[in-house]
Amino acid sequence: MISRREFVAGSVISGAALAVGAARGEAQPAEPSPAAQPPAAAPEPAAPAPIDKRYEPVITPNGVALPYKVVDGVKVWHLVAEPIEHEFAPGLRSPCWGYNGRTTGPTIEAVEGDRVRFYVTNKLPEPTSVHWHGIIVPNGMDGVGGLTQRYIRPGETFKYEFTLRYPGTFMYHPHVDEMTQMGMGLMGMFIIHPRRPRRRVDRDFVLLLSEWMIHVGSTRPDPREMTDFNILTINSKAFPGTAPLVVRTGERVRIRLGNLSMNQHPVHLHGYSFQVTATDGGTIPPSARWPQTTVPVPVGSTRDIRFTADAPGDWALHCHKSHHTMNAMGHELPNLIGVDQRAHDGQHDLEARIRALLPSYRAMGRDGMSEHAAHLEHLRGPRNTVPMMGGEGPYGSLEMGGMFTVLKVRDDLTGRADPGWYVPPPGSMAYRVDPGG
Ligand SMILES: [Cu+2]
Repeated sequence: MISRREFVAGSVISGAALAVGAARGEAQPAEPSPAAQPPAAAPEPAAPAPIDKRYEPVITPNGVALPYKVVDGVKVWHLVAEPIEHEFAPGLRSPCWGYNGRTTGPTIEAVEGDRVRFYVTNKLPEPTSVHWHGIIVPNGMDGVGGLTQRYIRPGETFKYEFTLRYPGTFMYHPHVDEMTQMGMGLMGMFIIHPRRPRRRVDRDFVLLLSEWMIHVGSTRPDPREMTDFNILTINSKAFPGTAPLVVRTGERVRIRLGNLSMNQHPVHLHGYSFQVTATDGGTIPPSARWPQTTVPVPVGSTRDIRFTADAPGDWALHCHKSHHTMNAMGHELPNLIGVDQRAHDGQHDLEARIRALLPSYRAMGRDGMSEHAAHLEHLRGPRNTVPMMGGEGPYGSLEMGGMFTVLKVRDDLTGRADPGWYVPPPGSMAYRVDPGG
């Protein structure tokens, strides 16, 4: 028996798969054919994607799932590595590299025990490969250019095929010129559901953390940067470009965090104590789990956290390195905290004297950085950039950027769209008082 919801979901998936193929005008990818191999295999017939009832699909905020089809019992995907245009947040667009038209690449989702096949087409200007990060694969499928396979040269398509032996949260990314290719946006998440889940969740989110250097006034990410990144992203979006995580009160929630950047990110969730239940190395036994409110997500790893969303509200979810919740921050300036550039004796008005030489000069920073968020209308930044901190909330600027998003938990959700701002019950919000009163 098939429910209407499942029928609709299946139709959408297969429709999307067909639409992608049609839009690109692509023939079925052929077997890559090194000289020693026979000619390319015959194209495989298109088949509608099956409805897999064994798992609740994950949600990739600001992202999409990669549609697949089943050919002779094998789940088949097609990844295309290619130059793309990407918007990090309103005001900041860049030429990047991505998979199937986007960064973060589409999320791949399968089930433990599945036989999977990937056709990978290289439309980049340089060779590439795909490494299936954390997934146990035969050595020749590991995707390390030069070590386990020939490079996928521009214009070529390679086939990867293996059986998914263990469930978990994994990632995929190139293993050729990684600094350039990951620095330009080539990465994605790969979720393997257990064949027999022990505890189901109601909402299962996927967040991939990454970092970029986009020099102020320029557009293209600079992949040569090693430590000093200025755009910090969740699924390649910087706040206020990040979509909220929408949950109904009482739902069981898992958030799967991946990190393909060059820094560790301590991800902090307000309002809840959660358990860290898995890494990309496997499930953590219940006896070894820690209750946490901040989970460090090390470079090149994943962490699953789980909790029951029993407290309604707008709960911040963000990296706790405070410079990772800023956008396009320059810091080659002297420390200006407490430096008063105004005149007090009518003679030594430093701000006015500098402005005589540099008419656009404006003294900032004496009292902190808040004015960057508060006076945006007066501060015209360079073209193609986002404010260092911002995001308008119901009570003013959030003064946040980068790796920041909001978990929105509501009693009365009708759909899964952004429900707007939380209205706390009367008497449950901090307010101004007269200390003398
Ligand atoms: Cu961080």
